[in-house]
Amino acid sequence: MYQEAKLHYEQQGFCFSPIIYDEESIARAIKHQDLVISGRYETGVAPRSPFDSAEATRGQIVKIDSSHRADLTIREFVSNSNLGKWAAAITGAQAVQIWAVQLLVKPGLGANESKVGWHQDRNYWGPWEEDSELFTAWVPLTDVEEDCGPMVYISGSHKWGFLNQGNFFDTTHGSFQDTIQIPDDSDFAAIPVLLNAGQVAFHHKLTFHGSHPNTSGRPRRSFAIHMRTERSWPKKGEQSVYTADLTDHDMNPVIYGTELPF
Ligand SMILES: O=C(O)CCC(=O)C(=O)O
Repeated sequence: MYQEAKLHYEQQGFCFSPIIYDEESIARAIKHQDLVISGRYETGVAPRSPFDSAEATRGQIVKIDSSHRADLTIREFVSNSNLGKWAAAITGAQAVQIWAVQLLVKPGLGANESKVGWHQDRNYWGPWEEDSELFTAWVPLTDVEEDCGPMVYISGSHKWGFLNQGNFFDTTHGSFQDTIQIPDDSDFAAIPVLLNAGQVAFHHKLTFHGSHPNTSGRPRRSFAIHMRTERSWPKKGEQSVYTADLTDHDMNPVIYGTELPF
């Protein structure tokens, strides 16, 4: 099972796990997402980007950076040891550490504001040395069907290199797709990420992805958990919230193995 997923990850730049979270822990995580969204922080520490209802546009995706700093239930959820085993198995790593977590709720109102533009995560991960092994585990807390605005991966795009194009906040998928420079022998093959709650989608830092509006009438809830392996190095002398406190394992849980360079 791991072997097949590892091969898929290497060849296509993404892969999926079976369900690894039970219904009870998912229900708890949903409740705690709502606590953090409403500004109730059980640790007393605010997330890096709290939700501001006064600023938010109706229908836009709720995106809160590092809610696991604010909430112990969320911290426990993202630190799940099965998640660590999967992350290690698909990368062949000795150690896996979480260094950021996005809480994501895409409202089911069908609003264009809830789209996520095509991007490579590497675009936002400048504080890491270029050859660092970095990736994301995206965990849905609700079933994701076609009408829920699923994430869409561009198969094999992790082999195109860092193109420095795209924008998470850009919602004009079509035009970007038409203008993006991709290698001559490649296709823009879009694969929707249709999952049950509690499965995990893993993607490489260079895999292009985005997502469409959620027209289902139900919120699409997830965490995007950003991880690194022992083959990753923060840039020396660069100040960044992402790499500032990697030795603090409460805020940056090591979910597999122990040995990591700092
Ligand atoms: O949830 C989405 O639609 C996009 C998430 C994303 O961009 C990511 O996990 O890197």
